[in-house]
Amino acid sequence: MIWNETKECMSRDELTNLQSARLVKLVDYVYHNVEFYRRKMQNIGMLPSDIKSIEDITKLPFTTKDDLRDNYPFGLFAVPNSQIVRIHASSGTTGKATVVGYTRRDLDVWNECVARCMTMAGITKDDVVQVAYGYGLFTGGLGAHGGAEKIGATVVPMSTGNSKKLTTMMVDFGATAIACTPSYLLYISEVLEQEGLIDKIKLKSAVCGAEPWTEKMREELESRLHITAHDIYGLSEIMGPGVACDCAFHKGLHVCEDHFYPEILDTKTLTPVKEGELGELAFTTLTKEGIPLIRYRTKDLTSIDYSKCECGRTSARISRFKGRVDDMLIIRGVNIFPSQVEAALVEVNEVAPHYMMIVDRVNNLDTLEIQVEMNPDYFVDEIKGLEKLTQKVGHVINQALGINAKIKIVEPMTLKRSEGKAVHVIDNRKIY
Ligand code: DLL
Repeated sequence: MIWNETKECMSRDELTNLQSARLVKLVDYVYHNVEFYRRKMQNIGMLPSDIKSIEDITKLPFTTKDDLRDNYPFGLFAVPNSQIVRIHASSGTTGKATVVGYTRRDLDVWNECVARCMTMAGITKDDVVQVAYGYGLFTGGLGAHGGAEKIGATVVPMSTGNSKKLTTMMVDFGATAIACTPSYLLYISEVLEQEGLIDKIKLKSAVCGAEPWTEKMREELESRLHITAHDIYGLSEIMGPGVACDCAFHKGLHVCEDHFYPEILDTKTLTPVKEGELGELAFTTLTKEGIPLIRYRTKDLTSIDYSKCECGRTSARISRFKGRVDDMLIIRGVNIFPSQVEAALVEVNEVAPHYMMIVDRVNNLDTLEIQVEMNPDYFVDEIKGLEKLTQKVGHVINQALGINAKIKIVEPMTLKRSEGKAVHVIDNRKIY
């Protein structure tokens, strides 16, 4: 069956009614099938019948990553394992993995959501889609794969690990779309340039996500590869990729709101903020069977816009992510997100947007060094030229972050490339 692109959008009222009906059903479902939620509700003297519409959602308790870890591996599953047809897990950098299980219906919904996102990125059954997210416990590979197949596109399951093979096949198979992290796509564009293949590719669209990236980076990727690049968002606890994606107008990411109910919360009070204000995103899975989650705190920072998009879609849009609450660095008392560095570096033609931030503490004072790669197209032939460039980068960084950083310009292609989620920060302060 081929994904029906012309499916009509619901009005906001219809959507709200659907969300209300689904929430009422969900609360009853988790109360009777997940001991963790039954206890949580009992602890606050709440019964499923107290939830009558989506407006009542704020009465419900939050769920956090620690709750998943504490109930490792299957404690939050709402169905017996005989009904689970797939497991994914996210390892994170610390602690136990968070494990998620999908029923067959969950996989169908997931495929549908990714198909919607890819449709927003202009992908159709006539496209050849290279999936270059990692396959395995990470949701990126199999998630993008399922959505592209649902559309009826020809899927090339590349995974990560061999960029030269990927670029060769991109040309040989006439790939027209790619799904991978934005940092990996930047690397792929370098490999294509080095191999002299850039004029031989047929790529027209990219669906990039799994890590924060900036509008400037989108423009950079679009102009280097002559494509349109789209921002796809998701997280394994909720589903994987396909929770939201931006359309051709790039004015925020449309949330698959009929399946995932978004709330934006004040980071201190955890009460909902006003439309357009920045806060922490929380999701309630309205239709999941395997591991339904209520008010799951994503730690991702964004804002929401409920107005109708120019593309005609009525679903709410979340703004491009600034970063995660836990990605924010506090350096000499100033709040800094790595994405601010990326945005600043894209402005300087002489350097590439590959960077590493090294944070340290010397004599009780935080220090920040930013290593930045020279753009291979620029040639600085004397010490003075390098000094000038270092000053220029230092100035843009200072303007963007509001603090001084030590800038170290390094040779092209010397900073480690990533094929999955890029690592941009080494914070040595944590080891003290
Ligand atoms: O990264 C799922 C995914 C795969 C999304 C492929 C998009 C594409 P996790 O490994 O559980 O799942 O990591 C989820 O990654 O909470 C965000 O902090 C971050 N993230 C995901 N997509 C975006 C994005 C996958 N488009 C965590 N922009 C999330 C910014 C993103 N951050």
